[in-house]
Amino acid sequence: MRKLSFICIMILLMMQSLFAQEVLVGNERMKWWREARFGMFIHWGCYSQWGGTYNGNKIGGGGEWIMNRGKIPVAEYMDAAKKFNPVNFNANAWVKMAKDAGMKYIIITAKHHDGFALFKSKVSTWNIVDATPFGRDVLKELAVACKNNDIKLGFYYSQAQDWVNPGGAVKRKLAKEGWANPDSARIDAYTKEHNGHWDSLQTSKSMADYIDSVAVPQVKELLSNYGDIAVLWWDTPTDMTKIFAEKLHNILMLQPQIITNDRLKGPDFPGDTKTPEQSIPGLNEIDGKDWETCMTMNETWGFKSYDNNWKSPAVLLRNLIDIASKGGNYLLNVGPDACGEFPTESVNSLKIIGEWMKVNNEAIYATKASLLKPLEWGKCTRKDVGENTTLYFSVFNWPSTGKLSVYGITNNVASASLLNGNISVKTEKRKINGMDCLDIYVPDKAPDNMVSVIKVQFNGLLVPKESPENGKIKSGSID
Ligand code: FHN
Repeated sequence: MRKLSFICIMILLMMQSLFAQEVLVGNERMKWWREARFGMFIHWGCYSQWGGTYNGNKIGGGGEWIMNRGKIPVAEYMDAAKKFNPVNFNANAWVKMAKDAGMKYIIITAKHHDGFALFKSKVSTWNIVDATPFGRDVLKELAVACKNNDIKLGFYYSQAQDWVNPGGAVKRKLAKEGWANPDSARIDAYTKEHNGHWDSLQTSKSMADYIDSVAVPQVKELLSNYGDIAVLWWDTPTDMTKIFAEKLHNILMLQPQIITNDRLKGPDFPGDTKTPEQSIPGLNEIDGKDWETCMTMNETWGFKSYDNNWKSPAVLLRNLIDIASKGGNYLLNVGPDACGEFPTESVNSLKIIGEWMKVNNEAIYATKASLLKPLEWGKCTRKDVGENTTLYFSVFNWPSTGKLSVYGITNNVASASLLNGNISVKTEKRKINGMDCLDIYVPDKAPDNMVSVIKVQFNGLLVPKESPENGKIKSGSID
């Protein structure tokens, strides 16, 4: 009996240490990603040349969906690629724009739902090298530019939906989860509108054939021919079965350090990151899992010539800070045009954010959620350095009173300064109705015109009085 208990205890100890190892490997793998906080999403493909218009009609939805939403026949869509010649594409210029904005990684649509590969593929000629006069492997050039600029590169891959390679997903999973009160008429209309098949060429093979002859070998190509790939960003698990998902998941072994998201199939394949789309989770939705909000700068992922609903640089910057203050990453999208250029508005916003990041990036990179209660005047990120905590207060509304108050902190302040100019500011601790309050005295004029940051170093590790309640971040894939 004693021998049996001994064996059981040994097995338990071994399992524990194996588990600890796995967690450590996971943490090591995720380290760069958790420190990065800011990345660029790029939606680009031959859909960019349509710019959102087909036969003179403005087509609804994202520019990258034009083939489906316009129900463009496969042959016609493929024929148009013969004119796709983005001669102004310059991988170095793209990477430099991301880097200058303070972004640490780029995720590009290696293949979106129209099946068009931005890389030379041996398994389908529906790729930028074989199907267009441009004839260059965009991913090859980007991989070199990213490596030279120390930017991580990741690939978006639409594993299920494919409207050109035969056998892509038949129907869209319904977006019930994402909708507040979907009525069946709305669901039917949505399903009909987004259905993946409208041309007999699309059904000439089964989805199993498509997975084996296109998706699996293409993902192998992506993970074999472009050096270190930081992220595989699956999208839309429409019609995915466990077997399909396993086949694709197994290829990830080619890049043991790779990070993946949660859109391969569903809950059985959670990947490493959750992916809220076009929204920033509330504090009560954060559940300790890694997450990344992907978002457009206007209202489309792929280029649309007439989408002028641009978010201002200040809004984009505040989103980045808000996300960092909750421990997430911001994957901000650019939809280059048919010539291979970023829209002017995107270029401007990236430049403005980059200028802010040059001065204040310390408040973003390698920070964590502050765990403080929400502040009325801004957001807070945190770094634990050794035995001490540093908080970065990003002030969205500069006070006319010359004073900012923070509640619930008992630690003593070691130093406090404005990040811009490294100017010291005075602080004072007091109690209001028994509650700890830290007052930070600031100059009349904010040093930065969009958001100013005050760095406060505390003695000891800060134990917040309030921590976010457990909750769940909804993943955003709706297609
Ligand atoms: O259908 C796509 C859409 O075009 C875009 O690529 C986004 C980005 O997250 N993902 C899908 C919708 O969830």
